[in-house]
Amino acid sequence: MARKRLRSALIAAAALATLVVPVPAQAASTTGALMITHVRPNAAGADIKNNKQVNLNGEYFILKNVTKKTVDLGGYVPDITTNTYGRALPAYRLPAGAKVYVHTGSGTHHRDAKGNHHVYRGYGRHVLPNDGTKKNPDIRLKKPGSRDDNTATGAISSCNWGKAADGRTYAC
Ligand SMILES: [Ca+2]
Ligand SMILES: [Ca+2]
Repeated sequence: MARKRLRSALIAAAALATLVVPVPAQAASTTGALMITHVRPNAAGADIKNNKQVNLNGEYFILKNVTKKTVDLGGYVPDITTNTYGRALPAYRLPAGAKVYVHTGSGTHHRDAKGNHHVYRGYGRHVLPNDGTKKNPDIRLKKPGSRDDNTATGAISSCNWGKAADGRTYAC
């Protein structure tokens, strides 16, 4: 009898566990189809070598398609709130639920062996600030057609970070 009660209690607890999903205090969020989930503002290793900007693709942020449909990244504006490196994202069809690493430098957009996607913004310099700024957030993702004007107009998702350690990825 006691064993049966215990079993019932365990089943009830398991059922409850599937209902109660812990949410971090500052969970990433979005009001649109794409969400900024992580950011690596400070590429691993030196940013500049012999006066040349290097390791540009070690700097990136990660977006997730939170919908059940393919979403074209083309035109979405990553507005860094302290600068004007807000070039619109390139056209790329991101499948439902998939994640894409948005790299600062150049490369061929692709899907890797783990199923993550990679797109390249084509900058010749690092654009995400390594140092924490007073601005909060540090980056906003805005709907296509929005301006890179450092305001919240058109924003659907954002991320804030402090001083970014070398090669560290931060959850938004
Ligand atoms: Ca900006
Ligand atoms: Ca940087």
